[in-house]
Amino acid sequence: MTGRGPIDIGGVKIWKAALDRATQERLMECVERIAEVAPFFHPETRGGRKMSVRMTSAGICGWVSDRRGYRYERRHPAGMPWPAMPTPFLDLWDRFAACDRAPESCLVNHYVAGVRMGLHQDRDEADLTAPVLSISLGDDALFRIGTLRRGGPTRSLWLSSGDVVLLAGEGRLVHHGIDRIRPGTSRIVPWGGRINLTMRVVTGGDASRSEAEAQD
Ligand SMILES: O=C(O)CCC(=O)C(=O)O
Repeated sequence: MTGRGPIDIGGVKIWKAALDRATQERLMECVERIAEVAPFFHPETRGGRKMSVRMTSAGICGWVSDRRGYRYERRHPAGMPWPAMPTPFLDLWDRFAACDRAPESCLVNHYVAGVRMGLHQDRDEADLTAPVLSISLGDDALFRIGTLRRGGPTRSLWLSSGDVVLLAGEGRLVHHGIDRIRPGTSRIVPWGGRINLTMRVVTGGDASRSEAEAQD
């Protein structure tokens, strides 16, 4: 179903060229609809610095950052609820994540030339055993994969449009980041650059499952 098996780097699984062009275009249409309802914004760090990456979200909650720190919120910083998680996103979760809980949040990152994301762990979620599924659309990006330890050795590989990355099991808390994109390598994103979709289960309990299902 997913073609060739994944590459495994330190527990992080990468399926190269997993999504065909039609699927990528369908996902991109969903991103455009999300951005119409919940526009991209540049989050601020706790220190008041604007992040270079632009973000928005879909699902019952979205990841935000400002002077109060990183967290998930039920509303966009401008006050509107996040758009519902699109069905094509849920289909990918079912296909790759091997998780009996539905994703509650999809972070949508937009990278252009010069934008990067530093090495970090995804640990703002209540259940750190639930997987994180990441989809690349648009320009190539240099993905850096470290270890569970901050400051450990790293390896890099280029992610292209249609590649799928899963952080699960021993790879769930591996440090990772984006060093740079290669502008103009894809025409999938109408505004240019790269879109990354990251789906996550955010809450810890059963209550969240019924909330996520109530969105369907
Ligand atoms: O853009 C990517 O491929 C990685 C995104 C990421 O690490 C994150 O949003 O936490």
